[in-house]
Amino acid sequence: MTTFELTRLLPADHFARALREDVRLGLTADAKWLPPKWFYDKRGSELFEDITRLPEYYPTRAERAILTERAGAVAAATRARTLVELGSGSSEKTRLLLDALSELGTLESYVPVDVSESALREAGEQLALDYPGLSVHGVVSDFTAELGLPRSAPGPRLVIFLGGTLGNLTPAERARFLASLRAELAPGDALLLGTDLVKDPAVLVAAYDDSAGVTAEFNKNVLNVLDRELEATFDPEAFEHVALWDAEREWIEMRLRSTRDQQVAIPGVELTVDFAAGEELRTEISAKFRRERVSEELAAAGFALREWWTDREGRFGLSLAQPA
Ligand code: SAH
Ligand code: AVI
Repeated sequence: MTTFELTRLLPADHFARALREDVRLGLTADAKWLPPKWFYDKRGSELFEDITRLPEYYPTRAERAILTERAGAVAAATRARTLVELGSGSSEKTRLLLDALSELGTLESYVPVDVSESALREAGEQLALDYPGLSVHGVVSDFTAELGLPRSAPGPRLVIFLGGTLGNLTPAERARFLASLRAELAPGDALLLGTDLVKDPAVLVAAYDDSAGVTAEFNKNVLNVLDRELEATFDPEAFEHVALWDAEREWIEMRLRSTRDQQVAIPGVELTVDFAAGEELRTEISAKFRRERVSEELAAAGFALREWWTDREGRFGLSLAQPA
């Protein structure tokens, strides 16, 4: 039997309220910023998928290479009955784990959690067709607000957080996120975490400033979201895409730089925002890790690192951790 169901975990007005709050806070700050979760409307989710196929954007290929090699070991170590994925997007790489767990015969349900309802629906409906017998239960949620782990789902549960999305949270947000995830897990459950690794800055910057301009379009998409949701008057053409490497904090920062002095109306929050020529709005951080940082952050949240795998070129890390 094929089943796909979708649950919206947060109150109906949650996202509209949260967007307004973030815009009020971030666009009235001295150094303007917005959280990266607002990239991912339908268009943003499609643009991210385009990014994963760019020659410069190596993380998806590197993580897929690790999963291809290690999915069997993950399945054997966890014997998961429930697979929960945070920030699941297209769930493409997840198929490697679904295959390994199905082969082992333990898997009963897959719970993809994402802010992007369009991505969840598209991926979930196809997976339910491709994996007969698997219950696929999509959850629309914001994992920084409510994780979305199904409390009644049969254990052992394997929670996966792939793609390096942990790096899109600030260090304080990561600590909070990992601690709340740990609090939801029981002995025998596990976390599989993908983290992009520190490497040559030229390689990193190229991955976030591709020659075809897809990442620039993805970055500017957040302005389209504000125009649509808050009736704002951003002209994406009046901003340029910036990607830079912060060597001290070891993260990539994406920004939008105003090409001229301009005033933008945002009626949805009753704001008018001034941008000076050259002024930058930070739209994303993408932290890059070393093994020690990953194991320290996991330990601080109450996890023990059981396995650490990288691709052959050492570009990306995959950690298997369990409640300590
Ligand atoms: N895991 C996939 C997708 C990564 S893109 C991969 O490895 O390719 C990041 C995904 O996380 C997107 O699908 C986006 O919609 C989702 N996302 C970003 N912030 C989120 C949040 N705060 N809560 C839930 N999902 C989020
Ligand atoms: C989803 N996340 C891990 C991506 C990243 O690499 O930080 C988002 C992204 N931003 C620009 N390109 C891709």
